[in-house]
Formats: sequence, C-alpha cells, structure tokens
Amino acid sequence: MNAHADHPVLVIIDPQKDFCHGGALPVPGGDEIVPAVNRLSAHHDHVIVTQDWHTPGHASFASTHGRQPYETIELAYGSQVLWPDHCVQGTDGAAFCDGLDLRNAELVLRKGFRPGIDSYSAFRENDRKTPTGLGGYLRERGFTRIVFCGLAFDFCVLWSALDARAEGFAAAVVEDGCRAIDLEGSADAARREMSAAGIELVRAGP
Ligand code: VGL
Ligand code: ZN
Repeated sequence: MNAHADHPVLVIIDPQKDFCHGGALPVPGGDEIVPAVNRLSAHHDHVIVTQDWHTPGHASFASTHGRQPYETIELAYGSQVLWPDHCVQGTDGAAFCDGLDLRNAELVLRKGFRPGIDSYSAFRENDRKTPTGLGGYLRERGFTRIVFCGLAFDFCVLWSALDARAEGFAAAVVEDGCRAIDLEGSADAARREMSAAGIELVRAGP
C-alpha cells in the first residue's frame, strides 16, 4: 500500500501576477484567493503548483495574429481563445502572486511553453495530445486524489480537473480558492461540466 494513498495532493493552478489586479490578463478578484490558497497549502501534506509560461509571440496571444484579445480563432489543433500577452517566460507578470506561501510546494510544473500550442490543462496541452508528464508523475508517486484551486476557475482549473478525471484520479475543486474569467457565462458552464464529470465542488470557508 502506497504511503500517499489516503492523502490528496493539492494542485494550485497558475497563481501568477498577470492573473491578478494590475496584471496583463487580470482575473476579477484574482488576488483574493491568496489567503485561502495559503490556508489550503498549509493543510495539505503534498502541494504542487503550475506556472503558465509562454514564449514571446506565443500562438495564444492576440497580438501574434494581429487580432483583438478574447476573440476565438482556429489554429492547427482546433479553436483557441486569444489572450492579451501574459505570463511571458522570465517576466515579473509570470511570477507567483505576492503574499503566496509556496515554501512546501514539491513540484513547480510549467506549461504553455511550446510556441505553437497553448496548455490550459496541467495534464495535456490544447492539442489534447501532448502530455505535460503530470499524470505519470502523480501516478508514480501513488496519488489517487487531487484537490484543485487557483486561476482561472473556468479555464485552466476546469481543463485540469476534467483531465484529472479522464486520467482516473478523484478530483475536487475548492471554489473559494479560485476566481473565474467568466467569458460569456463560462463560469456557470464550468460548474456544470465539473459536476457532470464527477468533480466535487467544495468550499474552504472563511
Ligand atoms: C489561463 C488563459 C490563458 C488560466 C492561462 O490560467 O486559466 N487562462 N492562459
Ligand atoms: Zn496562458
């Protein structure tokens, strides 16, 4: 029996300055998750954090295509929402949010670093084929249950939690440890998709 079998791993998705107030792609209330995320990480034996980590001129940037942010276009691998330039490798905006305590994080997983492919999910890039390696890492370490929090609820948290289920992990999302971008009702749609996939929606409380 694996030592971790009963202990969930906390996966904190993209808690980065560009998704916070004043950042390049601010998620409304993004900064407000910091206290809840710090409490969650203090209460988990195992913590992993993901970091959106794009090349300059990344395919997910509207500016790369001479388009406006938040439009959707077709790329070789399918449809892609275009974003303001954000989380460029090595920039201050790609750094973790002020006040976050990530001392006990055991793995920092960078994603979205391939110039031509976005990666909302921590498991598989947006071509839905290229693995990040996280599934194998978690399985090899014997984890079976994942608790998610972070940014943004309706994009990277949603896609990560759905892929976690698809890879056979039990998954819960701490809603008050997340904030949503909420493009055209995407926050409500995310809630419905999570429930349908057997993802538990929980609250950490005050
Ligand atoms: C995210 C849009 C673009 C996220 C990342 O972390 O949810 N959203 N890049
Ligand atoms: Zn991104």
